[in-house]
Amino acid sequence: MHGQLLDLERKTIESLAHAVEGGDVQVLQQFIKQNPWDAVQDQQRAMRGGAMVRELAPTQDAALAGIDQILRVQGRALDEVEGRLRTQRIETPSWGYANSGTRFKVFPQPGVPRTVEEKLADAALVHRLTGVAPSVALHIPWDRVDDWAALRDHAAALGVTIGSINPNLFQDERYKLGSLAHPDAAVRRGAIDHVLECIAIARQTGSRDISLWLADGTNYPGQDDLRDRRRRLAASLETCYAALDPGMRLLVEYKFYEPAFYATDIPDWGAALLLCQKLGPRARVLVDLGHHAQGVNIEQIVATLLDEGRLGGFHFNGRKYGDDDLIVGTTNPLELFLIYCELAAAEEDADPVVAATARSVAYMIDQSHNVEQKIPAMLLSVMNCQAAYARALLVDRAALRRAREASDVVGAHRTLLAAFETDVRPLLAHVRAGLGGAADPLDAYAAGGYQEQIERERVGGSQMSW
Ligand SMILES: [Mn+2]
Repeated sequence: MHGQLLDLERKTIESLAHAVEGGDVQVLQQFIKQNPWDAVQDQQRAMRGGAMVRELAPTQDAALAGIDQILRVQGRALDEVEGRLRTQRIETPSWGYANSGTRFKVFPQPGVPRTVEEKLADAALVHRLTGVAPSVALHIPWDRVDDWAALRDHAAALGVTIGSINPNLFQDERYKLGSLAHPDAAVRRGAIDHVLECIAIARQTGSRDISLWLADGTNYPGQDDLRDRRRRLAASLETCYAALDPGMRLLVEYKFYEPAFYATDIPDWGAALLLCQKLGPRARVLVDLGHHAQGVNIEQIVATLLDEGRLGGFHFNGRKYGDDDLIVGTTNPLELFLIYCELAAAEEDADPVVAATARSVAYMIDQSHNVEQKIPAMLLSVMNCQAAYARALLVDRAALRRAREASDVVGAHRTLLAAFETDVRPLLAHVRAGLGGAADPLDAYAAGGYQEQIERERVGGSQMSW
């Protein structure tokens, strides 16, 4: 079957079935339906690799041997690091495949999905090429469908699952002065009902996490009572939390400003943590990398939340100034590395609560691709997360401990940075290939023809946007 697909252009299903020993036309029809021709072909090309991989190929073995040697010196094995890289997970957001923009303009792009099913198809390709992005976050109502069980099955047929469910509490007219913290009880009730609807959806899609971001806040001093808002918000969240199934979690995201410019109701990790502590153990804090003031030490926030057993997840993205929602790890690769260092260390912590917290973190991307192509942007985001985790896994923690114990300030810093400076591309090419993905997902995407295919096929209808 593999060979047939590799060499044939477009043939009839009957002739293909006859060419395969024991070939069954119906089974094959089903297979073809679930695996578009071009996608199968691009995966074949992916396995062969593109320009960058060809360039790396002669040095690939030597580079891997180099990393193996670095680990041997530490008394560790390459297998351990590869094993952890294979279990890495990054969830991509449905909205990242759709048209989106700044406050000023949305630039539509050819080939952008018109349905949630087409978003899932794009996400499935990102997973096939990277090997570590098997779930897709949905946003309600942007992704609402009539039959959630059917969507769940459709995702499974594409090789992905439905991930976190994100309620929308900021785009309705009634939310002008807030949602769960609104002064009017009727508006609060409507917002609560929407979260309850999302919990019901999560039940049908098999999702674990309800991921909550509130735009609630005020623009002017005196506009509303700050403590009243806080109490109303806590009461609303208690109703939402009580409706969760036992296996579900409520992820509470914070953001220091925008769209509220005077006081945001959940402005920082401390406010989010206090709310979570009031709600119960399955309420966890979600850290969006773009939701902090300039210069804030996010890895320290991550360390604190891990230590308290309350880190629920991430919204990864890149930023230079504000909530820029750019490709993760582009302007801030060192920050991403330092965050992953905290997580990699916590996964092995002697405290079982800390270790379990680190292992249950939901790693999600929350981006808006405005001028760049959507799928390459998502691929690079996932690849940058893979690189950050790989580097974090190479840190010589024993040497780091020795340097700290010897009060060697510069030595400790250099030990940490040595991992950041290691070229992990050959290691990741090897890991991805082992997962059935592409050595270089971006090269494979460019060579695979998928972009041309969606631009050709996705005409008519209306493109999805937010
Ligand atoms: Mn976010």
